[in-house]
Amino acid sequence: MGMKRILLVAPLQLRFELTQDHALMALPFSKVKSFLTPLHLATIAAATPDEYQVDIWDESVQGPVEERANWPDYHATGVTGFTAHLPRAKAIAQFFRKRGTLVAAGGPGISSVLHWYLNDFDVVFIGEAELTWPKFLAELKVGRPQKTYRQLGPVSLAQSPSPRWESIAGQMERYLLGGVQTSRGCPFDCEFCDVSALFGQRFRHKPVDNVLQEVAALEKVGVQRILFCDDNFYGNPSYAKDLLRELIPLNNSFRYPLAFATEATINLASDEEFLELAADCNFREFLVGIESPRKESLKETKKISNLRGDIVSDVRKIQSYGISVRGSLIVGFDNDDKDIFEEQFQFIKESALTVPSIRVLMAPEGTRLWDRLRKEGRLVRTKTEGRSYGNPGTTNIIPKQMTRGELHGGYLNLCDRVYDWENFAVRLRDFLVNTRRAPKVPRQKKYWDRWLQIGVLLFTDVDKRTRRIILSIVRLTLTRAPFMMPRVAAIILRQYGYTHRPKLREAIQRQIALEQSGEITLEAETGDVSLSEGFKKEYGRIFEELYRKVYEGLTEKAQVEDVLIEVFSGYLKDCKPGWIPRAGDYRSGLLEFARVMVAEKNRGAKLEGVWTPWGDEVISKIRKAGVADRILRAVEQEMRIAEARRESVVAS
Ligand code: B12
Ligand code: SF4
Repeated sequence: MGMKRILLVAPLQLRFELTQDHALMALPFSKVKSFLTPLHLATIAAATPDEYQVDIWDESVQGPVEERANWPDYHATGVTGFTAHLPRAKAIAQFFRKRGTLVAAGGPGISSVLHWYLNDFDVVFIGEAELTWPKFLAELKVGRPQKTYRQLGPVSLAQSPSPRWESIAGQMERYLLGGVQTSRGCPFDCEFCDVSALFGQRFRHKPVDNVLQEVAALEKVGVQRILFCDDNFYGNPSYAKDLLRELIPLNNSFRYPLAFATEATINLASDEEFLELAADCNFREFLVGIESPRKESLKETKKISNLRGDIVSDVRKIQSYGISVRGSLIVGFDNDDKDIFEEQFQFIKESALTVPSIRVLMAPEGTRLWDRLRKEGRLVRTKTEGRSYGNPGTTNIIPKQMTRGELHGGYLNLCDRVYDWENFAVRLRDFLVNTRRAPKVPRQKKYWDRWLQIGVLLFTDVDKRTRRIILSIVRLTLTRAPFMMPRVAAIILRQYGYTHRPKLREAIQRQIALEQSGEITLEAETGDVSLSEGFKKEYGRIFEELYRKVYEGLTEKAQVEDVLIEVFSGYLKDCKPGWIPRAGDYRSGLLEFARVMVAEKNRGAKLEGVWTPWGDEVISKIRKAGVADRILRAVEQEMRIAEARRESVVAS
């Protein structure tokens, strides 16, 4: 008998035709089919015991699973995805379940909105899965897999195995970027972002040697550009610099040094040592969440990293090292009125953000923004999207100082002006003139394929005016900063992608028209439960006492957090009607619940029976680790799942 096989699938990107990447990938000579190598799946493959053979299937590159005729028999299939991928993940699950294969789902999507997909997968993974995936396989082997595996605390990144790329090593040229992750977590907590809910505010990083090994492994299979897939590459400055110091000699030892990009917060601009190291490491781009030039909007959304200092001069500083800033900007905050569009336009010009990524504010489920707007009655279920996916297109919020039509229309108009070729050229020239320091990189790869594509565009796809603009940019680059040629090629192509998004425009215009004509009525998003403020307050008061009781009583200390989730959610589910406890009942009710639960877990042992010292040390440890917060989030998720089950019972 051969080895047991496991299949890991990355679903097709939903509504890919709306994105700028779509136009780029359709260009002649483009081998690229996907933005990033499937780092999640390669990590799960690496966490799989050697007794299994693991195959990776990335639909963006290899095609929809239905199109392949002869699938071998798999022991289990795993599907990944952002929230936006889940409808497709569900279809993939149906396909393999029909064939009798067990299907598991994991990733940030299912971790945030599991309650929408309760019966669509056989097994689900909430959170990071380096430890839970092998546990599941061991339990599957003896025929007793659980339905849900939840990783509560953060996984130490020293324990995260180096991704295994073997199964797709032959496909690398079809990816724009190879993925390596150096850290998880972000010390900030912006209102619209669920990074801290998913990965925690405590910043964790991988040992430098592991990162170097992962970079070298990708170079070996032909990858030329790497994206560090961190929430905030500059989350721990001294670690980031230690890493770069070691990465420079490794990179320079390659035949062609690799090019790097990453996501990071703007405060890195004040660290010249970091900037120099990054430039000499051949960093070409930082993706920076700038969000808004308006201080009140930044304050509103708790974008603290952007409140100090002057963003325009920070961006300029980064650019002076030849590193481009891919600014991400948002319109539609509560503090944004109709003047915001002009203000953003002027800001983009002043800071010479060559091809910024501009979006209308979205409230993805799992974020504090979602909670707030839902309570304020300002969340809608958009008919075109079904649910709030965070995908390009229309938003799920009702803005405060504009109508939805004004917000969507203002956004389209802003995009027209920003991605106008002449306006783009002004900014790109400005960036080139502002570049002062050439990186110390021994050899730069030329990327003739990109120039070939630009050549084709010049003669087939752009008008005379645009052709003149592109040629003048090339001339300026050659005279002012020739080392910038590969970067400029990438920037021109990206600009082209942004000017070729007709489907996105259509989708937004259609939505505006439907809403204005009254053909669709917007439904308020009311569904999913969130815990009452009253409960949250009591929770804060009682948490430590309850933690202590459970910790002291439980024989198996490793189960404390799981048991606490069961205690809180079990207690709430018992409170009828509507899961709202009567004031004054919390403490006694919860303690009683805990007593019974602990006794059950200890299989009969009494709560008072086992005594473990409880000192300040334990208290400060759980406070520092944010244990109360993560348990509260898990309790909330449990309640949403229970509510979804209740609804489906009522419906059937
Ligand atoms: C790199 C990155 C990008 C890149 C590349 C994206 C791509 N195409 O792959 C760029 C910059 C293009 C990007 C864009 C967007 N991104 Co992004 N991105 C990331 C980032 C920083 C790293 C992703 C990564 O590779 N992680 C490393 C792997 C190892 O982690 P992982 O995927 O979470 O996998 C672990 C677990 O989740 C689990 N797991 C995952 N899959 C599976 C499968 C199975 C079977 C199992 C058992 C376990 C499992 O195990 C893994 C190991 O622990 C994450 C944040 C983060 N820290 O992960 C955001 C993140 C994934 N992005 C996010 C979003 C929302 C977007 C955008 C939609 C933003 C926007 N509105 O435009 C776009 C959409 C782009 C698209 N459609 O592809 C969200 C997703 C939230 C959600 N609930 O779905 C995240 C989590 C950040 C955030 N909170 O805002 N992104
Ligand atoms: S700084 Fe970026 S990753 Fe961190 S919370 Fe804000 S948006 Fe999310």
